[in-house]
Amino acid sequence: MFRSKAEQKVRDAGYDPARLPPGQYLTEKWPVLHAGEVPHTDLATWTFRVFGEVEQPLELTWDAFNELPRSSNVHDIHCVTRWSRFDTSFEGVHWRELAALVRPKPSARFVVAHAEHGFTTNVPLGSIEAENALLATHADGEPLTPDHGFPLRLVVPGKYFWKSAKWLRALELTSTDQPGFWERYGYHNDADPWREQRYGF
Ligand SMILES: Nc1nc2c(c(=O)[nH]1)N[C@H]1C(S)=C(S)[C@@H](COP(=O)(O)O)O[C@H]1N2
Ligand SMILES: [Mo]
Repeated sequence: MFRSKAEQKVRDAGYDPARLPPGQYLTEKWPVLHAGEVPHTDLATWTFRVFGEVEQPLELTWDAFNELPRSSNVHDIHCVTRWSRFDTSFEGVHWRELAALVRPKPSARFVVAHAEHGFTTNVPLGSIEAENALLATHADGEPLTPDHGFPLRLVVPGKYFWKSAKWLRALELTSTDQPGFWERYGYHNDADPWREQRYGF
């Protein structure tokens, strides 16, 4: 049976090739990808906000954020530029801990993730409610490096990795879907790697 080079590489690395979405290749490094500069973050003045369609908007300092209960999970990450990295472990805070504080209104159906320098990305609320979503402070057992989103990044399961905003500063709950930074440049709104939803609607 014909096997693509990409699939063979996954097999050689000891993984099930069924884990590789179409058009992707496995990398064992962790590439760094983003638009613009890596922000400099001062934890003393950093805040994280939840606002929009919620009963009780919230703003937390870094210390307060770190008092929330913690969770961890493991992800295969898939960049739209075609690299995939398996078994990346993340640790941080699950959305449910924030939802208990802000109480989303019934009208809340979508989320706009707001990051440093005005980067945004949009997902359905269900994507961050998912059991294996996370607001991550750590990856592979260490605090996030500046390149990978220090001090906080979103990790959205089941979507190309551009939906996982680095340098996350706020989550805005919305009643209608608002395209984010890459989505306005023509990236696919839904971004499912298994359906190769890279560009266009
Ligand atoms: N704030 C911000 N987050 C971002 C991006 C960005 O440009 N700005 N790029 C996205 C893209 S396209 C990818 S593939 C991942 C890359 O994450 P990594 O650099 O940790 O691999 O971050 C995503 N999150
Ligand atoms: Mo990406």
